[in-house]
Amino acid sequence: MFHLKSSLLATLCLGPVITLHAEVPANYQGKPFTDTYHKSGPPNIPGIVQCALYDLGGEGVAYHDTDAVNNGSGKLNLDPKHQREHAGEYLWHFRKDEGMDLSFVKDFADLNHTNLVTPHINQLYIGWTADGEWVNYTVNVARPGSYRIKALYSFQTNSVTFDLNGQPAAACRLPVPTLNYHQWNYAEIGTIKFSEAGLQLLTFHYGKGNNFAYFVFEPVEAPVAVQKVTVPGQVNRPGRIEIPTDNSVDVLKAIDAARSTKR
Ligand SMILES: [Ca+2]
Repeated sequence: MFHLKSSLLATLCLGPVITLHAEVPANYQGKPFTDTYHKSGPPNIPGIVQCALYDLGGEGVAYHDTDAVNNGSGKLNLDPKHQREHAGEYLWHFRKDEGMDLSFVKDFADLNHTNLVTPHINQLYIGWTADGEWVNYTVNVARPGSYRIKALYSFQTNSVTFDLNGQPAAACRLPVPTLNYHQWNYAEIGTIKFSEAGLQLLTFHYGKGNNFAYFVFEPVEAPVAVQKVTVPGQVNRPGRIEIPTDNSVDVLKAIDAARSTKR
């Protein structure tokens, strides 16, 4: 029995594959967004990147915007008509002193008509877009690989691109037009490859003609990593036993399976 346990421990310790880790470029001065209500750090990939939660650092560092006014949070939403009760002051004036242009999904502007895909009320988004603008997101890549990019966006069928750590990484296309800036759609827009795990800098380049709410990064292929355990010695079913990544079979069940006379 002691021999069995020792062998198992040795096998498990050797199991994990070492993955290379990328890093945010050393000269990047931006930082992941955080405030009173957002304490979870940079978004994970796979996962969702919320457009309004771009990095801290300001104009020329975390983003480039054509004017210093936040045309939503710091201008339009000063109008009492736009201070919707369903949102509240935090969302009305979200990051109001930054040049990026932000607002939120409103009952009377975005949800009083049919959308191709209906956004959630109060969803924050980048608006007042202009050619040549870009914005940075520090992201945490949990699993390297190729990912589909899906976007919640509105209006025109424009091209957009993403850089990864300062290098071009994805050319995307908003596939279906909507009627205007306040009619929304959710669709796949392209793919991107993250070769390494860890914190990395994702730069979104966009132009005039859309609002952008969030991006979803979904693995193109399901993970193939399967742990295997070798159970040596006096067993009824010698050989390798796979441990599925969903943990539906744990190590103890694998040992029982090796001992079992059933097949
Ligand atoms: Ca602006």
